[in-house]
Amino acid sequence: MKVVVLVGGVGGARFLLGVKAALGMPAVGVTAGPGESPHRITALVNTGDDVWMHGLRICPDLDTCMYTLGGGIDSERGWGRAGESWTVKEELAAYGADPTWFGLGDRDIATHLVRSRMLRAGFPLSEVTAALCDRWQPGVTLLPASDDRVETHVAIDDPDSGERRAVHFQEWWVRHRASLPAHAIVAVGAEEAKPAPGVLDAIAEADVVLLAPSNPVVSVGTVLAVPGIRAALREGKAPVIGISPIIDGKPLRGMADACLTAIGVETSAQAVGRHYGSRTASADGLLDGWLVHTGDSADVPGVRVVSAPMLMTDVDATSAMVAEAFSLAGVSA
Ligand code: GDP
Ligand code: FO1
Ligand code: CA
Repeated sequence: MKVVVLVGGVGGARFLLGVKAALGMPAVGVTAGPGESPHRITALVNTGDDVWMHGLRICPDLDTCMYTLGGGIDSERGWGRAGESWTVKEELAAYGADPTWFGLGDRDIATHLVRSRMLRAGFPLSEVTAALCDRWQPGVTLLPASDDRVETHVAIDDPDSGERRAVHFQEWWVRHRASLPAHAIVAVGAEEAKPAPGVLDAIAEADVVLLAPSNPVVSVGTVLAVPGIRAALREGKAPVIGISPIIDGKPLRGMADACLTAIGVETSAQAVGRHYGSRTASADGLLDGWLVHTGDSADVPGVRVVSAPMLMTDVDATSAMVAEAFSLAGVSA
């Protein structure tokens, strides 16, 4: 079976562990040789978080997926490498080299050095990602939604001067913990961006498409902002099933509620389902099915809604969520 999953970082990566397990693959790494799985998973990964810092190109969601599926993630933080040290970060701070609020670990910096060198040599992000994945063997094809630069910027009122200005998503999210009201969240460059090589083919060939329980605005939303992807999902043969990242009216972690508020969407499983919309009953909606947590209910016109346990407490729990999504899609591994 061919499965396509739209993801961001921490939530998306955890979900992908369950997709692999539901298809009988090892959650982390790959089984090479005769035991290799006949199934194929392609993740369309958000690149809106990506940022140049200290001369290095950092791709948080691609790296979180790569490290999580390859066995290198610090699962406590949810980002960056296990067994990390912070010597370079300390030295940068000693120079007062801004930004000092973004934590770059020594091991993580090696990833950014290899990526930045390849990007400067002219390799597109999709080829850089494939090269990095050669080492990590995530067992999933990680595709950036686009090789073109798409960056999420947030319009805030400057906490000191009070004047309206745009900051990179990372500054809003990490430095300010999304505590400053976001007057607008914009995927800068999205209009001019093209889907990365392989993205539209993966969608066309998919047996099922899953919207991971990722941030609907700055993760899945930014992937959908790349022209051509939404239309390909609507016109493709594969059923599109979404999993709600909102349980009992709040996000499990992170500040998706701040993002939803910024775009005028209520923080509820129903509102997010309606935000994604029905593929058959609306002009630009995506969903055929919508999974919400046991105890939540959602009425999404034109979309089959099923409630089941939606907590990714471990790989087995996540795998059960994926099995629910497959059965709602009418597919089986
Ligand atoms: P980020 O890019 O690192 O912020 O990660 P994602 O966007 O991929 O995922 C973040 C989202 O995952 C948050 O909005 C959470 O609500 C959601 N999330 C985290 N854990 C769970 C879980 O156990 N179940 C569900 N349904 N959603 C979760
Ligand atoms: N998130 C933080 O909250 N604090 C950090 O210092 C931080 C550093 C960092 C470095 C590399 C990387 O790939 C991700 C990093 N993140 C950090 C996570 C990053 O901000 C993510 O984009 C968000 O967590 C949302 O996806
Ligand atoms: Ca992210």
